[in-house]
Amino acid sequence: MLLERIKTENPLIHCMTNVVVTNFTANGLLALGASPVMAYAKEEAADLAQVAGGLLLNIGTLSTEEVEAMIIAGKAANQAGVPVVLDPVGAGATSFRTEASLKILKEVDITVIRGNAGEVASLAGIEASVKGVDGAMEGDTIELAKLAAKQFSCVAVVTGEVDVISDGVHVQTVYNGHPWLTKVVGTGCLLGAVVAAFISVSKDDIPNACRKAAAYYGIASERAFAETNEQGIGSFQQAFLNQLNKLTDADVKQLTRTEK
Ligand code: ATP
Ligand code: TZP
Ligand code: MG
Ligand code: MG
Repeated sequence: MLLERIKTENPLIHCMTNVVVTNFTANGLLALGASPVMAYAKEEAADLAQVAGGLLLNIGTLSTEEVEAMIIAGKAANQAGVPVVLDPVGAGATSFRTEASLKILKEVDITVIRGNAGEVASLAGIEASVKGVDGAMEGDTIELAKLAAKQFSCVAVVTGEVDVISDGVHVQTVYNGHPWLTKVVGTGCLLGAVVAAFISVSKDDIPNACRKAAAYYGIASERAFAETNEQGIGSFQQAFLNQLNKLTDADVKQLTRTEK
């Protein structure tokens, strides 16, 4: 009943995210029933993070100052028991991004890493190819998710055609989704914010909350594609937001595909 809980509790999600996806992320969180706030200044990062339901650290358009503010916010969230999601956008593409992600992981107790296979592999020290913000990895994403979760003592959500969720021991897979999600910028980034909202209302079972978030998100894309197949990806983006708003827990339960 996590969607219902989000709609009732309306958790505040503090997003320190990139300039490309700010508006889309705020609208996606509102559609879901959460309450977004985007705030970056180091002077207020701790104050906001500690009263939030969840904190998102997304390094998409990082600077040294922003990473410092993220660490301040992350530490305040940790002290207050607020879950923290890290999206290591483009890790592996430059050493600045890889090092910044590893620094955040070292200084902040991250609850969930959400990234594509290339990004997560780069952090775990596995060979991967990351071009800009698009990452790919040959091989086994199940083992990758397990390894990353163990290495960073968190839950790993490795997304792509199949989403893989692991706490380092157990693995869950979600097959919902549509390739058009890769034609709209920020869909990975918004998923990180959606994960933050789901785990904020289900702190005692983070892996299951991540699985439900990934399934909900994928189902919304499948329904949006069915509605806008003829029109194209601009209409798909709008229909996707509509579906994020419309879907219920019962829909998600019925339509979740955890096997091929
Ligand atoms: P990238 O930077 O490579 O675009 P990302 O950070 O945007 O990665 P994705 O891995 O694209 O993140 O995941 C975003 C969403 O798109 C997830 O819900 C995922 O399940 C979905 N998705 C990605 N690729 C596909 C695909 N080929 N088929 C179906 N769904 C997909
Ligand atoms: N450049 C820097 S951040 C960003 C781009 C294009 C957005 C990446 O969004 P996503 O969700 O990882 O595709
Ligand atoms: Mg994408
Ligand atoms: Mg991304």
